[in-house]
Amino acid sequence: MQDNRTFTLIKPDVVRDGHLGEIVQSIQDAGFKIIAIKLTRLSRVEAMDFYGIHKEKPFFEKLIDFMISGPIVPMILEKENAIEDFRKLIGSTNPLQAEKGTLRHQFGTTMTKNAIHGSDSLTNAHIEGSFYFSKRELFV
Ligand code: 3AN
Repeated sequence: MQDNRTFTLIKPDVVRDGHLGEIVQSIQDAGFKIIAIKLTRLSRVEAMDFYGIHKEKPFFEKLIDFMISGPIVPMILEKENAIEDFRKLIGSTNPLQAEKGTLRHQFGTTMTKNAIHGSDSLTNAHIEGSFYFSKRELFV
């Protein structure tokens, strides 16, 4: 993953509630270029693999049930300072603590149903991006 890229995942609550277009527009308005995008759905095994780092956490089961409850939209985005700027755009993990104007404040409801994910490091952006996309699905 180049250092001007990040990975994001729009979660099932957003897609179900019909807010996908609004979120994609906000991301583009904030200056991010979409390099890869798809509508997909995780199996339980895939979700447990993707969130493997959280498998000992008390919220793991709930997180998995939610993440497989409907289609999701993973994306790879490009912008200078992408990781940090995107984390600012989405706001705190808990939507109730997320700053006004952030995507989680606007579209998230709980810690689990927090609308959207953004990678917290370049290493994780690479791991997460590679989970969903092959090289030929990236458009620069
Ligand atoms: P973030 O996505 O803000 O980096 P992580 O990586 O710590 O947060 O957690 C991954 C996902 O696990 C979060 N997006 C959220 O949906 C869920 N999660 C994290 N902490 C909690 C919690 N205390 N209770 C319920 N779900 C949680």
